Amino acid sequence: MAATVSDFLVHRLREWGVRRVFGYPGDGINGVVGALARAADSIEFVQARHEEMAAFMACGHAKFTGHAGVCLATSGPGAIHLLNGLYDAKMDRQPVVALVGQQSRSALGGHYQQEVDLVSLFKDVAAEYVQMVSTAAQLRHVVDSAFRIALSRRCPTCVILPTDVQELEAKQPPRAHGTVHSGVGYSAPRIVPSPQDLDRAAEILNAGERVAMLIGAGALHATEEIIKVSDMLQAGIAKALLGKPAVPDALPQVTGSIGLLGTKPTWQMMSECDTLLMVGSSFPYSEFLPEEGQARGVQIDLDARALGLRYPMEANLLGDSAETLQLLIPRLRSKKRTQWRQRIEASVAEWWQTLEKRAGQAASPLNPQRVFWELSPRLPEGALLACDTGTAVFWYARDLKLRSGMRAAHSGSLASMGSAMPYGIAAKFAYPNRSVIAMIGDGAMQMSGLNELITLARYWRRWANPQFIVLVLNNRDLNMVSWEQRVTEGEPKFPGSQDVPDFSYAAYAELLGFKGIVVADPDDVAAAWDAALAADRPVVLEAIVDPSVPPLPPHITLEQARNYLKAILKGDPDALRIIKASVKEMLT
Ligand SMILES: Cc1ncc(C[n+]2csc(CCOP(=O)(O)OP(=O)(O)O)c2C)c(N)n1
Ligand SMILES: [Mg+2]
Repeated sequence: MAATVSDFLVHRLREWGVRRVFGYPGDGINGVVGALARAADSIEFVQARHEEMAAFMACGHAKFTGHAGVCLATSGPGAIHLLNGLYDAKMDRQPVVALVGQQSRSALGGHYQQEVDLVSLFKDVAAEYVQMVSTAAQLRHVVDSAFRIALSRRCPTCVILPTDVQELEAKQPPRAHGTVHSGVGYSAPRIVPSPQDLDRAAEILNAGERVAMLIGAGALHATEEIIKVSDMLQAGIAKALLGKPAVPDALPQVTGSIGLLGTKPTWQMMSECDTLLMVGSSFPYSEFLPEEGQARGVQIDLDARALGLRYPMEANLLGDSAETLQLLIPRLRSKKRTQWRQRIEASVAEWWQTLEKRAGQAASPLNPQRVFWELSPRLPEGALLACDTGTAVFWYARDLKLRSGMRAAHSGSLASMGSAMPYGIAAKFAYPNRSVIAMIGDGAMQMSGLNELITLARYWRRWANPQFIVLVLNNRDLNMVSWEQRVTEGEPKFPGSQDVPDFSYAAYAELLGFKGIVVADPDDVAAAWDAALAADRPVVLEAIVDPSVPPLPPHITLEQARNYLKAILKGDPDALRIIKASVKEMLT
């Protein structure tokens, strides 16, 4: 039997299949850290630079592997730092268990140093389960519930451990009234809709003449089924950001991304379809979906809360996407090649040409689209991608051609900056043989990415395949927001809030023992990627890109155009450059 409560906790983590804890220590959690040290040959402790990064790593672990991620922090400030990464897990529905220290039971309520009301602090983010362990025999069932709830409800949960409880002698609950006797293990159920609902959905889909599909993160494991259904229904497939890896981008019926960072073929398909089949997506912006009344809707989602939420659907199917589609397929009639599908394919083919032209447009010094365009054919097999929040996400969503077997993570619903480095590190720990490519803006690098490069420097030699490329878009600007200020607010860029100090990311990489590459000339981009992909160590590829290339939405409303003009007339400091670049983009 394990010696202390902390030893038993670590033992139980092992029983739940945990091999790795992402965290940062402190005296509030020293008991657990001591137990992790004693169990170092069976559980790995990965030390981040900041607790928020540890929480993003745990969430990234869940996003890439499907297993629960575990993060650890000390009481007070360490606990508070975890929050943003845990909200990422909550909003993108990922199983994460947070282990957090607390002051000694005898001090609680005494305005003690680092005493924060942690149950209240985590009440919203870990709404499904947050519990403080206050006696040894309670630990077992609290840990078991934290894992089972995180896995089954796909959410973060939180276990709070006072320092003195961490050091108590481990104790199993006695067979007595007032005790709980829990066990380990969770196996996902098979969730499928009723035959009547499937029939109803099939009837709607079979009646449709112009079917559009929209898929999201819930479709990631349903690649074959999605493609098969799109062929049977002669539908096009649009992808919400988190669903991008679900089907290869090169398929002729894949219209690509949707929303502000969407494509023209997706916009056209959504404006003209008569039937919408939405699979595993909570894409939030209804104005990019068909108008109400225009299309009949069928939705498949594993979470009832998502059903019928974005569009008034006629059939709401609660179920796993792959299983539900498998049951739907025998009910669908295969359509012969339709004009609708031909039109979608033609529009997709034309759009790829537009993107190629846009990527080839001159910019000062470098057009960011070129950087992503050149990466597509070079993406290593099975690459694991992590994309930060910023303009990178536009070019990632539109220009990058993912192939089958690749995986990607992004902070979708929270859209937080600073997630790509920790996601990439977690991906590499989980799959040390696969290549990782992280795509990050200079603002996000300075927010937290530079520090996580130090984490990378510490660990990369452990990995069988050292390939870890960090693409930094150095535009000296918080560019995405500068554009939002112009287009949605009609405000000119405010340099005081938007300018990012210049920094040599490549030189810093060299300082850390990585390879640093700077690229500023469009003709050097291909060679820069080749050099980065040939390196025997992690690489920072610093692209000096032009902040005046506009990440245009797929469809510009009159109001957006008016705001844009207003911003320029109000004296945007980059007025001339952005006008020139916008005209070029629109001409393509
Ligand atoms: C934690 C956090 N703070 C602020 C924002 C708002 N925000 C979204 S994108 C962005 C700019 C990102 O700048 P950078 O990383 O340089 O990328 P760029 O858009 O310039 O390519 C900001 C400030 C956010 N999403 N997350
Ligand atoms: Mg920037």
